[in-house]
Amino acid sequence: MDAPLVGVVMGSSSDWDVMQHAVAVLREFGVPHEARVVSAHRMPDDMFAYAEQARGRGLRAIVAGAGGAAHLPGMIASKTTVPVLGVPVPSKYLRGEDSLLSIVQMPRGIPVATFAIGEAGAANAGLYAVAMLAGTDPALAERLETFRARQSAAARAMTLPASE
Ligand code: RP5
Repeated sequence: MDAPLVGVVMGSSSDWDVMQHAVAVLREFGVPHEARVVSAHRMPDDMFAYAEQARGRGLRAIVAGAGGAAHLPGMIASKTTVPVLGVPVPSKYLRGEDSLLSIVQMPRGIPVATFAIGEAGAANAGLYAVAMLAGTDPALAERLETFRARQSAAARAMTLPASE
């Protein structure tokens, strides 16, 4: 297995149902990646170590998902200049609106690219990481074009129920 280019981290194994969609995209495109639980508040020292070592380990992007008071993406971003793509995971009581606002409202100076709440956000974070890497990888760029073309063809082939 090649050294990972994208790290997918999440605050809990309970985030996996959502975050697996980012991993599935990276797998589909053949992007070397890793997936780990790195909890900001339950293992802060591990989180800082992960962020501090990210660039040296060759990571080019970090997809970070968390729910509730979702400080993981922002805190990782505070300790590395590797781009962080934040995924708000749906929470039990506020359905992820808390996660979204926690991740998206970064103060100026430490950016986190924030995606949609839930599965679509996780998948799109994976696709965004692919697009970032495609900038220096023509074969990957070609696979992304093919993916888009397939998606367009599927939309063109959509039919609707006959109307009166
Ligand atoms: C956050 O708290 C995690 O990202 C997860 O979304 C949420 C709940 O975690 P568990 O109680 O399920 O471990 O840290």
